[in-house]
Amino acid sequence: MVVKVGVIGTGAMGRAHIDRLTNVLTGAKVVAVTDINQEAAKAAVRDFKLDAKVYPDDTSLLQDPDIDAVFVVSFGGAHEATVLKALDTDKFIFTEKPLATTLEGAKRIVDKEMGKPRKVIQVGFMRRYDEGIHALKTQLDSGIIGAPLVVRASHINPDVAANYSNEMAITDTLIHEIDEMHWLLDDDYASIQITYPRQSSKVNNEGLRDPQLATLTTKKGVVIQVLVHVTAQYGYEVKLEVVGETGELKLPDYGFAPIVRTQATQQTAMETSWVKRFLQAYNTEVQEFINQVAKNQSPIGPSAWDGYIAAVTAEAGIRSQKDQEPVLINVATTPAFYQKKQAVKA
Ligand code: NAI
Ligand code: NAD
Ligand code: ISE
Repeated sequence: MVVKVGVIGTGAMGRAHIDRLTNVLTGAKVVAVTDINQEAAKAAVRDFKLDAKVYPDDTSLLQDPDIDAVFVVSFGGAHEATVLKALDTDKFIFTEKPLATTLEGAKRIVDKEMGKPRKVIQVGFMRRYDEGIHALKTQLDSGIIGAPLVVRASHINPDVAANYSNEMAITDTLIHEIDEMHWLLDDDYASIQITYPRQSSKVNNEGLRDPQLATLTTKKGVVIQVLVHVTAQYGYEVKLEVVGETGELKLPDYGFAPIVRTQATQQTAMETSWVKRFLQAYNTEVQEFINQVAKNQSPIGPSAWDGYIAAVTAEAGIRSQKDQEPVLINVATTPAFYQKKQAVKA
């Protein structure tokens, strides 16, 4: 079966997903698109030579009975409304992160999904699918460095769009580490604190503090420090180091370019955005989602509950941004609905 996909939001990431669904992966066909900017939707059809309808909005696209799965790739603040509408249909839903930008919004989504016979949502937390991060987790789980004690991480972007707000440092950027770390450590969060180092003169966005330091603690006592620096100018990279009882694990620098030695210098080109840095991870997560839909089975990747845990933690992070004090986190026990790895419709 070829999975028929509708894409809602045809900006940078929507186009990247259309490209992989059309030209890289197998088993899917983009048959419909929409964007509040209709020109962007038409351009996607034209540029990727799609045989696809352009709908005026998400509501009309969601009414198309020929669509098996939708990709929600609009601006983060628009995800909740579209996902809630999509849950009224029988379509599978791949939504980019964040699931919702508020705790209440994420709760509305999980409550509604739990009213369905099975899970239908996957959230685009692609870090879990990155080969390097996956290999690091495999080593950690093997016990090679004993129990994890401290994690140091960095999330570096060269710059951000004009609409990027201070809260988005948490809901749009740190949200990746929020999801990654509880999965990596198999542990729950106890608190989060955001502190503001000296402000960078490179910030152009009103109200944005950059860089920011997030300190998360877990129920087992691990301390995680994440540097979020989104106007870093020099390139795009993520760094990760886990300190354990008997050793350390470090994600190697991501390398696609040769090391050039010349004129008494040594240089390596760096990535400048998420597009190529996480290409393998995006391809793997989306192929897995498509394969599940083709079998008419629930997604097995990050669930709406993972999106909810991230939203609870992000909301605490936003509260900490106000006075830079630690905020306690208490996530409810995972409902039985989300403990099932995969449920097949009867
Ligand atoms: P973008 O600003 O390039 O594109 C967003 C598009 O959505 C725009 O064309 C806009 O007109 C459209 N849009 C906004 N509200 C809409 C609505 N209600 N209905 C239909 N279309 C709507 O942004 P970008 O970079 O493509 O990000 C889109 C999503 O992808 C965000 O949720 C972002 O968090 C996520 N993303 C995820 C990445 C990852 O590493 N997993 C990387 C980059 C983006
Ligand atoms: P696992 O290591 O047991 O399974 C590996 C899975 O990861 C396979 O489906 C494989 O296709 C995929 N994968 C992704 N990147 C890979 C890579 N680079 N190399 C090899 N395999 C790769 O992991 P798991 O714990 O069964 O997790 C499977 C998926 O389900 C993950 O995305 C995980 O986050 C998710 N999951 C979610 C929950 C939840 O509570 N929502 C629970 C368990 C697993
Ligand atoms: C963007 O939306 C992403 O998800 C990228 O992975 C992240 O690095 C960036 O900070 C976000 O704005």
